[in-house]
Parts: sequence; C-alpha cells; structure tokens
Amino acid sequence: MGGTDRLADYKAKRDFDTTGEPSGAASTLPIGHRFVVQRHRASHLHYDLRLEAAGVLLSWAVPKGPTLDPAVKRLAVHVEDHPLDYFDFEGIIPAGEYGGGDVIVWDWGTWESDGDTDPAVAVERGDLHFNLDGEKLAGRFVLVQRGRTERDWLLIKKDDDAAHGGWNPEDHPQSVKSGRTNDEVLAAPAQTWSSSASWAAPTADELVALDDLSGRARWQVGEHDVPLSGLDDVLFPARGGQRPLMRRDLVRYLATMAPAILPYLADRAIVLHRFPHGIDHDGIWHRSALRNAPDWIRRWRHDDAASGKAAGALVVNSAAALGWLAGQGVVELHPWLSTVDDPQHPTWAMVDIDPGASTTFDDVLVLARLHRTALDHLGLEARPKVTGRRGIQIWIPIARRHSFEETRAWVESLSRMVASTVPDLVSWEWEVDRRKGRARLDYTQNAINKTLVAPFSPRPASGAPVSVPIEWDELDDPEVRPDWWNIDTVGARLAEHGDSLAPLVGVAQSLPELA
Ligand SMILES: [Mn+2]
Repeated sequence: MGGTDRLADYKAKRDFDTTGEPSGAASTLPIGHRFVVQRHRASHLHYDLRLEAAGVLLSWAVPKGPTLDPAVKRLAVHVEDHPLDYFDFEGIIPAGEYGGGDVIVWDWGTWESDGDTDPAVAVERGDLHFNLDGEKLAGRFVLVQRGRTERDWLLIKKDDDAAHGGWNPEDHPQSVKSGRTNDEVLAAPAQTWSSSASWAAPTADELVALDDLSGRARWQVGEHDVPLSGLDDVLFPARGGQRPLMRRDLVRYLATMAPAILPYLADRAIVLHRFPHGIDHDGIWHRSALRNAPDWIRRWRHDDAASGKAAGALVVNSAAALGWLAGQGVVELHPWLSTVDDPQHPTWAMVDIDPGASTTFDDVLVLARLHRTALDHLGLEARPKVTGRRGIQIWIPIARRHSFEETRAWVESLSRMVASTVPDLVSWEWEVDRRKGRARLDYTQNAINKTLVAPFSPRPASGAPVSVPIEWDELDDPEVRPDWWNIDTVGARLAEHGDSLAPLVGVAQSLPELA
C-alpha cells in the first residue's frame, strides 16, 4: 500500500479541511506504546481506555470517564482486546452494529507499564500500574480488578504532579484528533466503522484449501463459509502466450486482493458485471443484490423516489464476499461514488477520459496530463487510474458536502477548460457517430446512479486485464498501457509500487471555484 508518511500528511490535511485545527499527532506516536481514550456515545455514554500491547489494544470501558482526581475511583469494565486499526477511529458506528453510536478520539499519547512489568502478566494478575503521557491525561494510574465479577475493575489516579482535584472529563469534550465534539462528528462523520468488516486476505492455508476444492464445495474464509461451484470453468480465454483463466483464478484473485480493493468498496452499494459463462458470452449487469447471495453479505436498500427504484444492493466488506462474487462469475465491481450512510454526497469526483474510435492512447495521455496541470494549479490531490481497457480516469477525493449536481458541474467546467486547449482531440457530442472518433470527457458519471470501475477490478477482456491506479509521472512512462496489468501480474505491481490512490481515501477536499 502507499507510503505511511504520505498517509500521515493526508490525514493531517483531512482534519484541517474538517475542523481548521489539524493535530496529526497520532502519526508521531511511537508504535507499540500508544494509548487512546475514545468518548463513545452508544446506548450509554462511556469512555474506552485502550493501551497498545503486543499488537492489540487492551481495552476497558469507563462509564464515567477517566479523571485526574486522585480521590475518585472509577468503574472500568474490562472488555475484549481491540484491533490496532481502532486506534484513531473517530466517526460513526452504524445503528445495528455492536456499539452503534458516535466516537471521538478524546485523548491519545504514550503509556508505559510501571517498573517494566509485562502488561499481559499484570492484566492476568488483575493489577496494572502504569504511566500516561497524553494531551489530557498524564501521570501515574492504576487499574485493579475489583472482584465482584472478573470484568469489573477500578481505574484510579495516583496522587502526583499531574493529579487535579475535581477534574471532570466532561469539561474537556473536544477530540484531540480533530478538535470536534461528539455532536460535531455525528453531524459530519469522516469515517464509518463496521465491526463485521475484516479486510484481511485469505490465509495461506485457506488458499491451499481453495486449490483442493472441486465440484460443488464450500470454502471456509475467515468466519464465513463460501459456496462455490464450477471452479474449473474457463472465464477468460488465453491472451498471447498466457494460459486461460478459470473461475478459481478469479476467486483467488478477488479474495486475495481484498485489502487493496475493499477501501474502495466498503460501505458502498456496488453494481456488478457478471459473466457466468465466461467473457465470450454477454455479461449481465446487476444493480441490486443477487438473489442467492449468502445472508452474511450486507444488503442496503436505497429508497430514492427520484430514481423510481428502491432496490437492495450488495455492500461488500470482506474477502469472503469478494470470493463469493467471483464464484458467481462477477468480473467487474463498480462501487457508488457515495457511501450508504450518506448516499446524496459523493466522496469522489471523477474525470472519465473515454477514447473515441480514432483516439490514440497518446491522445488519452495528453488529456490526462492537461487535467493533472489543472488540478495541480487548483491545489487538489488526485490520481490517474488506467481502466484496463483503453481509457484513463482521474479520481479526486472530496469532502462529503458537495451534491452530485455540484460535482458534475464542477468536473464539466474543469474538463471544458482543459479541452479548450486541445479542441481537435475532444468532442462534446452525445452520440458516438457525431464525435468523429474523438474522445469524450464524461463528467456525467458524477451521478448517484452512475458508477466507475473500482481500482483493481478485473475487466471482461481476454487475459483478464485489471484497472490500476498509477502515479502522475507514470503518464510519461513510454511503457504504460491502459491494459498493461492483469490478474496474474498486478500483485507484483502492488508489492513493488504500492497503491498510489490509497493515501487519498477519505481525504476531504473542497472543490474550489473555477474562474
Ligand atoms: Mn465503546
């Protein structure tokens, strides 16, 4: 995946866009010794104290919150260890999920166990003495198992220089990550958490098990049982010297690529392009869920009077779900540009450079470079993505405050400015035969019912080419072709170069006025 330094930069930028008060402090905390306190309004308000140890977050839920007052003992309910990716989570846990409600990063910093005790041993013993160095909490604390039940502990501030009589956490309601309160995060969440989401790829053992399957079979991936059949059917005929690719190749590819693909699919309705009999036969578009989809794949019902449709779409949040879709012959994944919790506000604006019959790839590159110059000039982060067919798209991450009407109009203005410098290359005609073979800059894709192919989605062409985000300077690489990578080769590309688009996921940019 992309460089972590860049990610930190972009996170800082996102916070700035949302709050005007960037912190970015989490990125400077030494991994391994971090602590976080999240203020979590679920069915009951509580503060989650989490201490990083041995690759997990040791966690206690403190109903009244931690305090610097040494005279106060606070109940702290010991809960299950949490994954590290919870560390700086701030946003919404959807209603219906465990812990549904809103969460802010109330405090963070570093911690150490007193006297170098192994935290695991101390927790086992029910008596953990430690120091905190946070933005609100500091000094020595003790967590001690109270004994009524195993889960009930007490959190006590020791009397030291950081102690402060009468100190109340509710008097300090702002996030140290964004400067925002729970109410403000609830009004404009930057992230949505799904506790059922596991973006992990299948394990090596699970992939061996897939190789051994034949006929009608069930493949165990994580906690899910994936029904599969016809694994040796050819879906993609051979291209060049390559072997033909079978259904099992597609299952393996999509499941294995879960960590790279899911950032673009999670919490979005997806439109599926399915080729159950292989890509030499007509494909079928599915805007709504496949009827036989397992119960553990989330459905989302969009009741939009304007579209006249109220269909349940699939929302894909796991490697198992990707594997199941591949098993159904789903070749292309087209996510919505908005997420299901706020469908009217896209998180991406898109430029779609759609080549005409006489457009060369060099022409496409010229148009992409001109957009790059324009976006650079506007101070906007964006990345190009080769489509796996003939074109290039440009993905621009945006704050969830623009309507589709706004993004569509904005992209149209941008593309018309660009096209005015190369009028011979671009047509604005709707009908293909009136474009005289010229390219179209398709701003109309910025609509609630339109989608563009996901990064790392295969395309229905021989050899199974894949749509891949690239760096801007790769537009100058004479080797680059829009269908350069396929499902056999993109893994090596990802391992070597990372995903140039990944650091832009969730970056909340405002679209500036175009003069
Ligand atoms: Mn909680």
